[in-house]
Amino acid sequence: MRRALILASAALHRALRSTNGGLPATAVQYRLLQVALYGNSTSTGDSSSSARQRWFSSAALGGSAEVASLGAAGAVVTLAVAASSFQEASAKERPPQELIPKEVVLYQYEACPFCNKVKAFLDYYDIPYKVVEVNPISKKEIKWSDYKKVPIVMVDGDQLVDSSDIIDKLRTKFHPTKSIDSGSDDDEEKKWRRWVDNHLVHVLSPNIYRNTSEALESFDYITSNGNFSFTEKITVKYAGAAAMYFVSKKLKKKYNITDERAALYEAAETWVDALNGRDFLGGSKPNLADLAVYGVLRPIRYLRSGGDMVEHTRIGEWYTRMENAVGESSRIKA
Ligand SMILES: N[C@@H](CCC(=O)N[C@@H](CS)C(=O)NCC(=O)O)C(=O)O
Repeated sequence: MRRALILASAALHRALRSTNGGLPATAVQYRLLQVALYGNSTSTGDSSSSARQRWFSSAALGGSAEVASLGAAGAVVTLAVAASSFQEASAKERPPQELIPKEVVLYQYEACPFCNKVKAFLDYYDIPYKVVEVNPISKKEIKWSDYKKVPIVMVDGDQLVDSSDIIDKLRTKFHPTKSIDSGSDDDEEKKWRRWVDNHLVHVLSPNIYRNTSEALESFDYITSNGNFSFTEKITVKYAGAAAMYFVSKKLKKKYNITDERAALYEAAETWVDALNGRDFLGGSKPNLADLAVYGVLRPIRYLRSGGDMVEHTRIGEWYTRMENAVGESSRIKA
């Protein structure tokens, strides 16, 4: 308990004190902030219906009236989505059985956008996978690896790292003949995958930590779904939210964002323009760029920023098509 308190207060203190632009300087602070979602320097979600349910129930239990009402509203949306999924069959593209590995294990933080990109891929290709939730403070679950970030994927004992690399390697393995609809071409897919890593993820943190109440909402989700001890949960929730509120201001500067919501809406509109009237960037089926955009947006979709994004831009229809196409999570329940 003492350690968690010391960690949290040190992080908070430093975040409040440091005024230079850039990211938090110390390992502890960095780690605490990385707890999380989108606060890392390289860039910054399982929205299977079951994950969404967990999210909503934790939000509903989260304490604040606003968060509780978000939970209730979310539950209604979940039911609506579940009903529409029922009517519209998912378009998963399961590879032939002989290409599916015996064991896929994903080491992740539940709310990490890069991990969620990988999960969107595994879910869409219907590859069963186990999840090991890494404690972002101790990282003891990945002590065995030289690579100190998540996601890490073990495929029949082979380690794969870096979300885009993992997806490339898995697709080659699972789907040697390209499974994407002919409506998209390779360059377009690559360009938009890069856009996700280099632009879209950077717009997310300033939005989800935009003000203290949104920062708390985000950390409620992070701590409810992540691997934390009881005391870490409490300290990380409040200290993390406070610290990220300040850090997100620095991230805004770093990425030249003046109005975070405007930047989020602009990114959503840019994506819809890229679709150019198609159901998906991949044409009639999602390609890897669709899965990447969907993956990083999943953890924020039912936060206030995600709700605003859907309300104020044209991205909602595509997002719902993606939910239907990706369908249920292929995660193996422990
Ligand atoms: N380029 C990597 C970035 C991965 C990344 O930065 N992951 C963050 C979590 S969102 C992380 O593990 N940061 C280090 C930490 O938590 O200490 C990828 O695409 O997988």
